[in-house]
Amino acid sequence: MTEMINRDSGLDDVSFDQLKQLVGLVDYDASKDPFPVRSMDAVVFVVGNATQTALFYQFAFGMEQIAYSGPETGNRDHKAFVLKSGSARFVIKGAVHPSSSLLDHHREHGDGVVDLALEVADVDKCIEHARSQGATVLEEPHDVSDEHGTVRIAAIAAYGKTRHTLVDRSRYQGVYLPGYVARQGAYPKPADAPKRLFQAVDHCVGNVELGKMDYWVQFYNRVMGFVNMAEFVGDDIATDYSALMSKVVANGNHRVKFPLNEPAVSQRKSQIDEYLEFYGGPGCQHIALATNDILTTVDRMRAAGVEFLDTPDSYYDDPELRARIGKVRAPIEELKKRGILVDRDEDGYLLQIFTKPIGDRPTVFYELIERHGSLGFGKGNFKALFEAIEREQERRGNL
Ligand code: TYF
Ligand code: FE
Repeated sequence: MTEMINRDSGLDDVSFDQLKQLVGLVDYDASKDPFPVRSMDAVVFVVGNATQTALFYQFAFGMEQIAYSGPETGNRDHKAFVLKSGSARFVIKGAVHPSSSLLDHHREHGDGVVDLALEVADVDKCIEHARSQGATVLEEPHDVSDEHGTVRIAAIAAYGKTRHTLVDRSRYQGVYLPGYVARQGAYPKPADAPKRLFQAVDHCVGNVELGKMDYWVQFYNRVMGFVNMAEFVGDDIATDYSALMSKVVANGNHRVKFPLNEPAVSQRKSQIDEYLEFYGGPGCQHIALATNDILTTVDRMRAAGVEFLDTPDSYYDDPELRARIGKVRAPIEELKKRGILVDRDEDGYLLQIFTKPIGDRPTVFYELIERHGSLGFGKGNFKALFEAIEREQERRGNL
């Protein structure tokens, strides 16, 4: 029998049916899954200044601060701010005390993603399977409790210094985890602001070293029972435009999708080489955020100072593209004004746009994605997208 796990979306506010439309879920047989995943639990960042970065995600990404940990709550090592938007949760950490190990991470990598945490129903079962497949267990399963209940937690190593924390929060009523207190941010949300600018994390992309993509694809297959999705970038289009190769793995129902990129051999320094140099190794390259109104989201983010990659007018004036994409829910002129890209496949279409890197280093960036049936990642846009990335690399002197 085919059954769906994860009838709920993790956090509140987003129904299962909305989520299905937003990120493109499929049915699968959860009873045969050796490592059943419910959802993304959180994307955890280490940054140079968590206090200010948390404000940025409130005013520019429309996120809501829900929890806090820091010196006032007994955490002398670092501050951590928990932000949410629909079912998406970000945790932003920054060192307070000079002895904090977060500073070593930040010295080496700059602002970046340290943890793609996953919510699972059975931490011990997942760890047992992962260990049997050779995974590095960074944290053994253990309970953590406070007055709101108990979470069971463990962690395994992924590419670079990235980890996957596994959390079972079924016995926990608190706002995030023990050690955190419920605390709103000081930023007053403008009265005219939409309820939220995005509803879910759609996918999180990892950049790995040359020749390591298949290793990490197999890691997710073996250790976490993830399946390969159809979309991949091979050396056919890689060598011309992108100088990268890419494959996508996902958990059984596609709630969690992890594309993996490796640099392709090319004459110029590829976008992945630039990332690996400036991040100081493999790491998370971009987070795609699912929205049901990409036009408004782009307008609000731009008005708050977020910079997006530009798309030349020729993209929209190309008759071949126009014919291929057919009718979409907004006039092409509205997409053109904002630089939003369109891709269509046999299942439907998607609208997407990419920010420039959001920190000081040319590393982590965001994607906004509005899916209308398509389960893909915008393969039809890779040429235009990668040309735009190359223009930025050139401006930075890294091409
Ligand atoms: O996640 C993806 O695969 C798409 C395409 O540097 C992509 O968003 C791949 C590599 C890249 C930017 C976007
Ligand atoms: Fe993407």
